[in-house]
Amino acid sequence: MLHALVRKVSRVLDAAENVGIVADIDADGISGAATLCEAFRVEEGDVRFPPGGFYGVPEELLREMLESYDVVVAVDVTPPRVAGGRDRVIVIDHHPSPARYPMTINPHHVRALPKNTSASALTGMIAHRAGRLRRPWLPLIGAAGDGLDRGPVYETLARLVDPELLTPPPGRKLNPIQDAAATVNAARRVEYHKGAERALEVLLLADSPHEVAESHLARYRGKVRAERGTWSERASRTVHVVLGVGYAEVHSEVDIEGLVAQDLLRRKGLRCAVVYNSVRKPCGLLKVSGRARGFPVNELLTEMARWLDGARAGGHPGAAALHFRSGDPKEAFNRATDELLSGEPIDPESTAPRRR
Ligand SMILES: [Mn+2]
Repeated sequence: MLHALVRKVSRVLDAAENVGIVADIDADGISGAATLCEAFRVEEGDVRFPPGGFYGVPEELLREMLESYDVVVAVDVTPPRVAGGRDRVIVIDHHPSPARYPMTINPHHVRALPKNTSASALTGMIAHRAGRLRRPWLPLIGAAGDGLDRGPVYETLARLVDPELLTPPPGRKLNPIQDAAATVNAARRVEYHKGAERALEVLLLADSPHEVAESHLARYRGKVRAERGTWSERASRTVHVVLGVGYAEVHSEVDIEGLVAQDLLRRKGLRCAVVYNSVRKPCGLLKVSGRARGFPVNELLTEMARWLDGARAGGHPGAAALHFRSGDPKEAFNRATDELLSGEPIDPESTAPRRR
């Protein structure tokens, strides 16, 4: 089943006169797109990213791409269903989303694939099976960016790279591939799709992950680090906690809400943290990001979406996001936690204020 599907996708990509790629703007999407570009001779200019922090593929963008290309590949996103796309859209994703196209390679729909596989590792698998994975570290960047640098698909690709790339140098926390992933992700946090385009350009030319981390993209990391530090500090002082689930607000032009949520989990010992960024994204939407350990934050955000206008939630139990047009996210959080946590026995430990 998997084997046949991968062969079919390779055949369709080889046979197509022209191929367009639409990818998520994070390291997983970008490195997956770069891997396909290299393996199937797709030009940098034929890769599109959803604009301005929009998550998913706008229907108009997909329609437009289907007018210009024989085949469109979506990486790390599942596009909406459009007429005439059935046999011309390939989806390589790992989010729990409906299978809208027959050519969907997603662990949620293909049993042979473990759920902890990143979209970029899936593109690496396709390129490798076609015998055209020239830089095997490339798809590993996306896996590291999503924190999915494990599992059998990843391990198969990891055996192809120099082990030095998988080991942090003395005194460092990140290995060179994780370092490259953090650099790529910083670009899109600051400049959204423009940052993703710059990162793609770097990935298509780099000879090693070191070159990615040392590229001009490195300047974005300083900016992200500074914003993250400031807002994580403030958020940990203002966080509102209900039964071990925290809510905080930030106000930053930089897409740091997910990182601040991550910091809150650790700093406050929470099981779940959601962070609202009150600066509107360039695409016009507002965003809440959530991180959790042993708590389904995707369900919490789906519940919150019911109380907000123009809202759409998606993601995994450990990391999820909610985009919306208007409404009061704190009110939505209170209602959602009421709804989800009211049946739970109250654990006095988790509500007690932590003392230093
Ligand atoms: Mn991903």
